[in-house]
Amino acid sequence: MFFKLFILCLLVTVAHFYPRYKELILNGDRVPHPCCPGRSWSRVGHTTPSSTALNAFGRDFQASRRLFTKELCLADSDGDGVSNGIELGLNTTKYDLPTLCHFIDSSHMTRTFNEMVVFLKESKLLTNPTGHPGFCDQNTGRCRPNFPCGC
Ligand SMILES: [Ca+2]
Repeated sequence: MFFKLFILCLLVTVAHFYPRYKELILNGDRVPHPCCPGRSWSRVGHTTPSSTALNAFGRDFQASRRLFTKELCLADSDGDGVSNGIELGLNTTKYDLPTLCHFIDSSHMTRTFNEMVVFLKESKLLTNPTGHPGFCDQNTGRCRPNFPCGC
């Protein structure tokens, strides 16, 4: 009985402290569904909302040690011609993308990711995401979503 209770407590503790990766990604809770306008994709780095398989952005995020680095920000994980930082909502009207990505990367040392996101939003440097960084959803002719769309 004590062993079962111990295991239950351990599972609850692990689940409570398991990192929610979308909180470590710009607008990670608001990334648009690549096929269904108005809906969001709940697991940014995964091939489906219920899959554990990683999409291109998820693999790049994992390779960056789950940090939103300058390289991840500048990269175009899904190959649609739009960088991850732009797809996730960085506003480049005041500063260029490399400057914003460098600022985000250097902020890891001085503030939490959430504090940095609040600062970016209050400064209007982060707006709504424009696309999904893990799926080719820009429909530019370079690529199209590589899965059957359905809402
Ligand atoms: Ca892209």
